Amino acid sequence: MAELLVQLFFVLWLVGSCYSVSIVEQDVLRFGQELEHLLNTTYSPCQDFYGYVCGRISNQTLRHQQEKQRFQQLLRSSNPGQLLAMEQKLLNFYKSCQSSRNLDSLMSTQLYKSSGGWPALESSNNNQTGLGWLGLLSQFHEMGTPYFFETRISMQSNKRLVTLQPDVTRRHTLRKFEQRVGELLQSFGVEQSRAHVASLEVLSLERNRRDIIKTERIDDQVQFSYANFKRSSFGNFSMARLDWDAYFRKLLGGKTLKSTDAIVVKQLPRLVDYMQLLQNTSIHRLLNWIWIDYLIDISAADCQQLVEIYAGDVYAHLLQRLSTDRVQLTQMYAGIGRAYKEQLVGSVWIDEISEQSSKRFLSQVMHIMLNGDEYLDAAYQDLQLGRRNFYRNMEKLRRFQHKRPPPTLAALQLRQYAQSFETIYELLPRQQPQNLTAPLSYVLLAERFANHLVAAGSSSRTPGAWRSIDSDRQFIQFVNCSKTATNTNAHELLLNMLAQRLAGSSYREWLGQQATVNRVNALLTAGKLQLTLQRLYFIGSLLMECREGQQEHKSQLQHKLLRNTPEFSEAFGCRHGDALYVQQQRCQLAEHL
Ligand SMILES: *[C@@H]1O[C@H](CO)[C@@H](O)[C@H](O)[C@H]1NC(C)=O
Ligand SMILES: *[C@@H]1O[C@H](CO)[C@@H](O)[C@H](O)[C@H]1NC(C)=O
Ligand SMILES: *[C@@H]1O[C@H](CO)[C@@H](O)[C@H](O)[C@H]1NC(C)=O
Ligand SMILES: *[C@@H]1O[C@H](CO)[C@@H](O)[C@H](O)[C@H]1NC(C)=O
Ligand SMILES: *[C@@H]1O[C@H](CO)[C@@H](O)[C@H](O)[C@H]1NC(C)=O
Ligand SMILES: *[C@@H]1O[C@H](CO)[C@@H](O)[C@H](O)[C@H]1NC(C)=O
Ligand SMILES: CC(=O)N[C@H]1CO[C@H](CO)[C@@H](O)[C@@H]1O
Repeated sequence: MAELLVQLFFVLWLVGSCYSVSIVEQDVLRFGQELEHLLNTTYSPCQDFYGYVCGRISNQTLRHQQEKQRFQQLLRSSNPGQLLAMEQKLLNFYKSCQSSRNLDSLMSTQLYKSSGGWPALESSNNNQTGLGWLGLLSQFHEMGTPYFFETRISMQSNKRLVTLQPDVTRRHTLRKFEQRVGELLQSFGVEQSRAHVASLEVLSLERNRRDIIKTERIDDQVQFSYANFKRSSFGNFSMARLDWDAYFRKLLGGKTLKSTDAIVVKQLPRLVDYMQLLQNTSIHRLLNWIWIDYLIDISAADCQQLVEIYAGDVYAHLLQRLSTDRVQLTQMYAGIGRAYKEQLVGSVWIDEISEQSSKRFLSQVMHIMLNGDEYLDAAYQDLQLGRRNFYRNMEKLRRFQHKRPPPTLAALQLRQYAQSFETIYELLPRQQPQNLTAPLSYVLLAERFANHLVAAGSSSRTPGAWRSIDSDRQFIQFVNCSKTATNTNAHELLLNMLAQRLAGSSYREWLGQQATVNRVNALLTAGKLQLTLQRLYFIGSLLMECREGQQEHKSQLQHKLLRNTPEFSEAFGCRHGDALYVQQQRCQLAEHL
């Protein structure tokens, strides 16, 4: 730590006295300092680059306390006038979470009132809603919380197809659950003896529920017409006792099922077990269980987590636009787009269809960076979130997300790429807001972006679907040369190689235009890690991938890639005999038509 401070002072001294180092340069130097906490120097970069970059963080929890502060800082530094409506809504949600996650807010929600409330809170609650257990479940199912069973409704030709599937989730161990129930009741100020009774009731229901989950059931399914479903009985349990019409009316917003609509029940015996359990449970107990389960996660999470969980797409959108220098980042995208055009368009690897899809992706990402995503904004148009009532917001937001149509592939691709900014945010919580300037954008994002750009050239998620079938012959050669075990791995390697060429050449071009490269390199080299701008590129690109599972596989792939990259050996001074020294017979990619 002391050493670090000395170095920091040294750098600042250089900055203050000898040179005038720009904000951009400071950004790079700070990143260099940050890497001292992130890299594992037990590994030599030329022997095990994956270990060097990821050997310390892949198993480490990166989220710091500072992260929350940074989000607030980010929001504070944003100019509300520049936010799109959906971003403003997200901000409202966040603010409501910070200021009104309380009892009053909970008790004034629609859901609270219509369900009959949380009995543990109100000793005098004799409000019988008369819902019955199925009616009570419908209140929650409609909002997208599938207690006991999940109901999915779709259209098939001109009939509705309803699938009922028993829920088998256990988010916590029973012990943990018990502990959380205690904490929750306490945090809501439930008087101790009442809390004790409530938690015993809830635990016994939870135990029964888990017994039903534990029972092995074959994965069968049974199909009924709706009319037959309502009339049927299983063992001594008759469906006719339940008001299924009311249940579906709630889920369908007032519409009803036709008697010829189809009902498919998965794991019918388990569903019947649940029904017998629910039939035998008092509404009072069920309400206590359901409200506790509903509140347990949202009352413990911090506000930023809730934003991420329940409006992840808007969160990622906000993050990418607030935490970066938009103009510099857009210029980087354009630069990589040019490299794509020069190096890939007209090559055997892609055809015109791929090219069109990749181009569309590029222009969308650039547009989002400069102007925001109006499709996403439009998707959130009907959602109203105020600043005052957290639980009401929560209910609206969950219902809204539940009813949204599934995203298109193009939207998914954009969303996946946008998640890179969350990774940066986790990696560098100390980076100032709005300071992801050009060099850091290249270092952290260029390769990942290039990867998404190439892969976006297909309307399917099959690995390698972006590749033109005209390149089959070259691909067979590539597989042979790269000695990859499966075609999937070969496609991954090929994609990474192409992405690295696009991103690496853009970065080198950008470096070539900077007058200060030597000066910054001199400052970087003086640091403990002896970095250079060239080294930063390889480190940063891999750093972004460290946390995403399958470490053995990732490391093999990365090392194969680096053995095909002369610039890597050059940047790190790898020598003949080093494991990652550039191989003699490199796999050729530059096959033009
Ligand atoms: C670096 O890696 C070595 C070998 O896996 C490990 O023992 C060590 O704990 C790591 N160092 C840090 C600081 O994580
Ligand atoms: C990291 O975690 C994974 C699984 O969680 C484990 O298999 C692996 O051995 C761990 N690696 C180190 C270096 O601790
Ligand atoms: C009973 O329900 C009504 C409306 O549903 C509500 O205004 C009232 O506060 C409830 N009383 C209690 C004790 O919960
Ligand atoms: C239905 O049968 C189960 C055993 O299969 C029994 O435990 C339960 O009490 C019965 N319920 C009714 C209402 O008869
Ligand atoms: C029904 O509930 C009672 C009291 O809670 C319990 O004793 C009984 O075993 C339950 N029966 C079934 C079938 O779950
Ligand atoms: C695979 O590569 C080896 C050289 O590494 C070559 O001798 C062989 O002919 C190649 N096979 C095919 C099918 O291209
Ligand atoms: C250390 C540093 O570069 N800070 C800058 C980050 O960005 C903000 C806003 O653009 C500047 O005000 C800081 O000086």
